[in-house]
Amino acid sequence: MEAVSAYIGLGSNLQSPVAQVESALVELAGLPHSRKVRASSLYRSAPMVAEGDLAAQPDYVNAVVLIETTLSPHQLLAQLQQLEQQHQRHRERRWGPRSLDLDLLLYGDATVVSSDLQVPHPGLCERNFVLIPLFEIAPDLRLPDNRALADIVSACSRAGLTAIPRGICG
Ligand code: A4P
Ligand code: MG
Repeated sequence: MEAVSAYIGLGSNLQSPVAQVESALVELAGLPHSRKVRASSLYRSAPMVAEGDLAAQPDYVNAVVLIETTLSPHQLLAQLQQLEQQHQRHRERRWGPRSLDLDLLLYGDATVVSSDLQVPHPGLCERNFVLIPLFEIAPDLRLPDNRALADIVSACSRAGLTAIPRGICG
């Protein structure tokens, strides 16, 4: 099978988020039947919370990585969920704080709609903490519906999002 370019979004807002994301980037590079091509900078981002969720939660650290893989979309999702478990993710509530969240954003040109997997990730185009790091590593990307990422990014606010200078831990 020919390798497919897959983009994965990383997010963390608990238990040293920078370290969580950095170690997840190393682990993603070691996924079976896959190779890491490139990773974005790390970004600090204001939490997007579910409507009515008034509980305060810390800022997130987000990043996006491109891998090439011969895993199927569902095999890749299973690997991502296993990594989340290894990071002792506590899933308390929807969009609640988490030590590591891994979303399969794009899998080549594929569109996947199943009970446990939707690709492109449904939140992709509304989230600056996904769009901006994705654009950093794939400025010429087109989505499966043929829209240019650059057009979506140019209409997207950067409010609440800042790149973290390299070498800063916290
Ligand atoms: N699932 C379906 N499609 C996918 C996909 N493309 N990638 C299913 C990964 N998973 C996918 O997700 C619930 C189920 O979605 C999974 O079991 C999988 O089968 P989850 O991650 O377990 O649950 P969740 O994270 O609580 O809900 P959801 O809707 O996935 O949340 P998101 O979209 O992951 O958002 N604010 C900032 N600033 N930065 C963030 O990263 N993240 C979230 C979580 C909220 N606020 C944030 C951030
Ligand atoms: Mg998720």
